[in-house]
Amino acid sequence: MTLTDLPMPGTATVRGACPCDCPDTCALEVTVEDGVATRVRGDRSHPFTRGGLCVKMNDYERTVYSPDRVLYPMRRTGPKGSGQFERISWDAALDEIAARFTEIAETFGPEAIMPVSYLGTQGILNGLNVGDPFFNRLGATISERTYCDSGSCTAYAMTVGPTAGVDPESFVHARYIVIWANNMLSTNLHLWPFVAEAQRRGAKVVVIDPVRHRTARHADWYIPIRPGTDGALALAMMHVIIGEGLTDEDYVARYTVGAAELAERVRQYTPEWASGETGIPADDIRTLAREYAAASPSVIRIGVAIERHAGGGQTVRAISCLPALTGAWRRPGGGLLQLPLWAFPVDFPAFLGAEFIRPGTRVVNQWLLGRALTGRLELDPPIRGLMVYNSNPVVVCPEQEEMVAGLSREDLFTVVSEHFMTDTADYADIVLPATTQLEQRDLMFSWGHFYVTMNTPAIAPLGEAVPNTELFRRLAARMGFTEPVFTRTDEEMIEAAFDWSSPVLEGITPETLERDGWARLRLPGPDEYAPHAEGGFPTPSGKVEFLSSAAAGGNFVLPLFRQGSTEHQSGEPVDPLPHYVPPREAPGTGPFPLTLLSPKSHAYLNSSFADRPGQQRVQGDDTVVHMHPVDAAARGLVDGAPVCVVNDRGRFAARLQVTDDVAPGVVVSPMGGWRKHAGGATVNTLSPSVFADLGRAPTFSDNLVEVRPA
Ligand SMILES: Nc1nc2c(c(=O)[nH]1)N[C@H]1C(S)=C(S)[C@@H](COP(=O)(O)OP(=O)(O)OC[C@H]3O[C@@H](n4cnc5c(=O)[nH]c(N)nc54)[C@H](O)[C@@H]3O)O[C@H]1N2
Ligand SMILES: Nc1nc2c(c(=O)[nH]1)N[C@H]1C(S)=C(S)[C@@H](COP(=O)(O)OP(=O)(O)OC[C@H]3O[C@@H](n4cnc5c(=O)[nH]c(N)nc54)[C@H](O)[C@@H]3O)O[C@H]1N2
Ligand SMILES: [Mo]
Repeated sequence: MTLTDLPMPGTATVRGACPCDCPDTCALEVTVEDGVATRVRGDRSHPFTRGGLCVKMNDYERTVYSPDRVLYPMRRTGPKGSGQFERISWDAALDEIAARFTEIAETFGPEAIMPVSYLGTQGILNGLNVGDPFFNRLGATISERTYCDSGSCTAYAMTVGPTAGVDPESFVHARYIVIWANNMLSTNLHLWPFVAEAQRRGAKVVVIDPVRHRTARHADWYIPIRPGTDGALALAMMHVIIGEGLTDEDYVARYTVGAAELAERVRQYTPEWASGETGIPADDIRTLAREYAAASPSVIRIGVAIERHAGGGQTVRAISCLPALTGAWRRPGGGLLQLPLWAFPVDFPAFLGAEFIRPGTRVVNQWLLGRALTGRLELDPPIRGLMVYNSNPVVVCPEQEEMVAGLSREDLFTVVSEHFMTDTADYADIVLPATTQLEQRDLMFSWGHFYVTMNTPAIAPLGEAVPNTELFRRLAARMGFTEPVFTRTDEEMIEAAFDWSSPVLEGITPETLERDGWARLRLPGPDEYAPHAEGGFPTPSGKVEFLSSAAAGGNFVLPLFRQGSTEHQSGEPVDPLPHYVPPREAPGTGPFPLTLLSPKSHAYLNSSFADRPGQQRVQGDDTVVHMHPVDAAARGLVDGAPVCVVNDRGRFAARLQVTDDVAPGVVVSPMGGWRKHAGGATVNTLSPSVFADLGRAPTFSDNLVEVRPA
């Protein structure tokens, strides 16, 4: 990017794209006056996001120009965690990083260095894979990233293949909408108007969730469920649908594999049995199954949270079978919405640098980072160098106390690239300034709609901030890496980002996107799009695989979620039929009888924005835990009481909110708040670093705790 690309004097409107890790990827319009961004608003002409921005983004210019921004490279001057730093030059920072990484690699081997990153921005250029070629070339430990949807995607791909699924805009045609483990009005806001429109046209909206959240309050039927038992519900629905002959026999015969085996399998999963698991009356399970099967088309929206317990993968396997059994896929607005990201022809291999990976390079899952840093996870060589970008692991990873202990190690050299001094940045040796979306160029896919969006830089970088792409160009140059991938410009990366010759991009070029801001993929419109009306599933058989051939090949992690690899990484074989995996530990008994959920905060984006005063005012600036009146009474706790939430991994302080919006036996404390604001530990202190059954998904909903007076 050069300054001459930028609108300078006068007033201009620049088209952008929200960078947030959210399904909605809103199209932005940035007003720039004399080089200063004065207003950020949504593009009203965008058919999906329609001009409305959420509470996180509707004053984004304040975040960009916040006096708290990190604008210059800094070196630590005080003890780790103290947040004491001095400004240094980019040259000094790059010299020090190159010298320390080289020394670590020569002394202990390059695997002693580990990158840590996730989705601070989800731009194709600056997001998930931006550092992968650099670290693969260096020979660093491969950092496996399975925070989000990896178990769900694995299960979905095993069953229906990596299909975009239902067009979210065609939800208006649905007659029956099941919102399953998704607080849409907080986390997928722009899908809601399509649901509401369907509801106005007579559709029934069902919400299945242990929490009666703001979305559930708009449902026609709210079904509370015990966390981690959704698999039992889905299997029992199949028991009813198959047992009562409510299947679309023609669809099943033509477009599915393993129907007879599935029927045999689900015979055992009666509504009475599922009622015992889920806490839902058996008659309600029957009613749900019958209504779902009778309505046409019916659609299921699953949230990411559905995967976060021991049996999360099998839950998604079971749910993915439902629309094929009833033939819901036949019509626009029928089927399943999981992750429409698969519709975009992203050329991931062009961004992974997988060609640099030396055979046998070790893989460490970021979910185990705390343990990897303290040595509880034995690693040879131990991690000596860490580079964090696009992530705030202190807040978003489990076993937070372990993480902090690990990051405090004096023999660990840590680099953090950030917008703000997060709880993680406080432990850095070197902090580097990163640009925000208004200061950088990027190209965005979406995991919530079918539009490509171009983000054109609106203003010059503030201070000495650089885009992640530029950061890794600079680091590569310092390390002497000269392969072409390390000198590509942002414009060349945009050329490489998609297979521009793909039919879904016909007539769409970087130039048209820069002009228009966004474009719908060249797919049939939402009134016609029924991708699986006649099968055509991207599975090995081309059909919905009730009996999954991929499962036999092993429990895999899709390449997208792994750093640097274009291969599925396979593990142990998996039962090819969907089955029930109960929560790891049974709540209700033992020293920790309550299940703790830590869903997203309405006003924060994971831990981003949790330091912004405007967003704090909306969210409320103290840590809360919600509890049912019965559980509160049993503990002699009253609304507003200061409490301590504990388990054998640690404790955090919170204010109690007594509410019958949560089911008995469940407590809820939203994630995202920072330690430095909470004055100590936050909710992930209590989360386990145990994986779910598929795709190495995290299990923070499978988390038993007790709540005590402070
Ligand atoms: N405002 C806001 N929006 C966001 C984000 C944010 O941090 N803030 N984060 C973005 C990201 S990265 C993601 S992954 C998405 C996630 O968005 P969602 O998919 O909505 O995920 P969560 O908010 O974690 O949880 C949604 C609901 O799942 C419920 N739940 C938890 N466990 C279970 C269970 O076992 N069964 C059932 N049926 N329900 C359960 C919770 O009670 C919660 O109400 O949101 C994105 N959008
Ligand atoms: N208990 C619990 N834990 C969870 C979850 C949960 O629901 N409950 N959700 C999980 C999920 S689904 C997800 S996706 C993860 C999210 O985990 P992360 O992706 O780590 O999300 P954030 O906390 O938003 O941290 C992103 C950081 O990147 C920085 N950043 C933003 N843009 C840029 C940039 O362009 N360059 C650089 N260098 N930095 C940038 C931001 O300032 C921010 O500090 O958390 C997971 N952790
Ligand atoms: Mo996520």
